[in-house]
Amino acid sequence: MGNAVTSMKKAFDKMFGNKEMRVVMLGLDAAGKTTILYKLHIGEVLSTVPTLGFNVEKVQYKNVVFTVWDVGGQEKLRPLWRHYFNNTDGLIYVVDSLDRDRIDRARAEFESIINDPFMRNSAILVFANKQDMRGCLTPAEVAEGLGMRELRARKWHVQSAIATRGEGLYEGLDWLSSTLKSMQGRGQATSVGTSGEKQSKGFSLFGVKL
Ligand SMILES: Nc1nc2c(ncn2[C@@H]2O[C@H](COP(=O)(O)OP(=O)(O)O)[C@@H](O)[C@H]2O)c(=O)[nH]1
Ligand SMILES: [Mg+2]
Repeated sequence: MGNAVTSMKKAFDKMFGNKEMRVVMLGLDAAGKTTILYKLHIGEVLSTVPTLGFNVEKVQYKNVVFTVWDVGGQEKLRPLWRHYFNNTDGLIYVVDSLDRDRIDRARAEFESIINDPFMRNSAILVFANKQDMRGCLTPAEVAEGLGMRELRARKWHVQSAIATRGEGLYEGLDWLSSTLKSMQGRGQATSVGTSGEKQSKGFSLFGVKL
């Protein structure tokens, strides 16, 4: 266990370097986000329910901050998410590939997220999760279901994953980190923010520390 954790951390060091990065991981409830967060073994997952009323999980590994929550809940919460979108370099969208009934819902949420002005430059990694389940959508069908082929001028990738076994997670993050690195290497912005500063040091909204 110790060694596995050490090698994952080494992989992270290599993948993300030492530039500050913000990654937001979203998806409908039960898609597998919390499972992924724990399987990455990158640190203590802090879970908070701000007075804003939605549960936010956060984990920081050195320069990389992951923020995670469920989308598709109450409509009135949606404007509050935007405070977490600020300065996001990478969006990870997790899909339960077995949940054929909600793929349209997943798409509607996905579209509204990626079309947010704060997300305009973010690279998009989709985990087509639960690939161990018989009858699930293939990664290509998930891409189709989310309408990804229509995405122009965006960096995106769909990664097959089985979060419970940790399969596909590092492959996906490897794509994300190398894509962000090469975008930044070309001088391309990977995030949009209201201030030049990243907010890993903390951010408050209505007096609530997020
Ligand atoms: N079969 C299978 N179940 C999974 C997989 N990933 C997550 N789950 C299960 O799906 C359920 C919801 O996962 P969770 O991580 O809580 O989803 P979240 O709501 O997106 O955070 C849990 O029972 C997980 O064990 C997977 O790859 N395969
Ligand atoms: Mg969860």
